[in-house]
Amino acid sequence: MVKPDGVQRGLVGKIVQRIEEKGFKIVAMKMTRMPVEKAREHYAEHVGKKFYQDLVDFITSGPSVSMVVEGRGAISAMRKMNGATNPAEAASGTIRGDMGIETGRNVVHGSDSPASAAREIALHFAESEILNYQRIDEAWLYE
Ligand code: IDP
Ligand code: MG
Repeated sequence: MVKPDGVQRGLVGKIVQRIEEKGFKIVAMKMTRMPVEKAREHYAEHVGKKFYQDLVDFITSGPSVSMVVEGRGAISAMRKMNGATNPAEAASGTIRGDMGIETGRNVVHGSDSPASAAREIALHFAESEILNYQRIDEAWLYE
């Protein structure tokens, strides 16, 4: 997901480009302003933490872009491409390392496990919004 700071700062195209260049397939994508109830559910694991309310306020503050990204090892690779949670510690070459400064404005979200990916995809997309198609370069991406 490109968070509201990424949308406001005009970074959606660059982030989508990194995903496409990697070779991963975007099989669903939409811009929404996340309703508060959905944001609470999305970040349920952080209930009770001191940054929780700020996080919910921030993520619902404007449009964000949600995507379903498919490809071998996509979940862990996307986390690596996003970089460490705190952009100050994120490596150069990562989205957060290259595009962000502070933890509370770290530009992107990525699911952290197959279980979270399944939960988050179901939260943000209807099954009919997830497309099944082939990229013409697939034969050149996988051995
Ligand atoms: P992640 O996004 O790298 O998975 P999490 O620890 O799951 O990081 O935290 C979710 C989000 O909550 C972070 O991306 C960041 O936006 C926000 N967050 C986490 N820790 C802090 C903090 O200490 N201060 C402010 N915001 C935080
Ligand atoms: Mg997380």
